[in-house]
Amino acid sequence: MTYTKDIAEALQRGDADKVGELVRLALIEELSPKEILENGLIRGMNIIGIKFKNNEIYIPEVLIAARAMHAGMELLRPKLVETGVKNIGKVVIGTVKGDLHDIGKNLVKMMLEGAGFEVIDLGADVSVEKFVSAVKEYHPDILGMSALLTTTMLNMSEVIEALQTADLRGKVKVMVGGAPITKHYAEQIGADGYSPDAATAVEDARLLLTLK
Ligand code: B1M
Repeated sequence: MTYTKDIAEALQRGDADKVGELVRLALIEELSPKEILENGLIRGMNIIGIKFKNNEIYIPEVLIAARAMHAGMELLRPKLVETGVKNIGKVVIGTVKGDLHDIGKNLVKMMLEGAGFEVIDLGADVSVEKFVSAVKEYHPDILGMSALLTTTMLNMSEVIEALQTADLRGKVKVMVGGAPITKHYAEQIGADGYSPDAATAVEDARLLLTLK
């Protein structure tokens, strides 16, 4: 049986129980955790990302697939730590201060995790200070900010200025997104990247890693 292919397919169907069962069996059959991750879970999630971007599937399907991904990751994570498989990069993410919208941010987080990034999620309504201290504490490659309100999107530039003041701006790439954000706005506030959707966010995050 081709476990990894079946895992990728079960993940795309959003069948969390099946993903869990197949990951367990694959581990018993001594497939490497790296292979299960890359050729099973991440491959499945990449396909979900492409379909979402092409409007072939919608938010509910992505969320269900992400839940299946988590079911597999729960079993795989301890083995990955044991075998020393590294994440491809580290992202700290949050929705800016005053903003409680977190559905888009959660989607971006899930897609990044699906692509092999370690993601530290600060949640919603995140203060400037909290973003800055998270960069100090976790040393991420990328800081991701989401905003859904025209009033709160202004807080993104405050975070970037605070990173500059703390002498951290050169140490982390900043990417932004959310319905009212545009490429022009991202450039204006000095962000390194803007992504219109969660699948593009993964592509852009990969690109930002190469620019570090
Ligand atoms: Co609010 N809300 N809301 N709301 N809400 C909007 C955003 C609004 C457009 C509705 C409207 O008036 N038509 C409007 C904003 C107007 C504006 O500022 N221009 C609005 C308003 C006004 C408000 C309140 C002020 C309403 C009130 O109380 N009077 C209030 C504010 C609360 C607050 O935040 N302080 C409020 C509250 C809420 C709820 C709590 C009820 C709920 C949020 C629940 C939650 O998130 N847990 C809610 C919701 C659900 C919406 C709508 C209906 C849907 C937002 C959403 O989740 N979209 C929204 C109207 C709409 O969009 N139709 C609306 C789906 C999500 C997947 O898309 O977040 O854009 P999105 O994320 C995308 C991309 O933008 C991108 O990828 C995602 C996936 O493709 N992306 C990134 C997002 N973050 C990214 C980060 C990246 C990269 C890409 O890099 C880091």
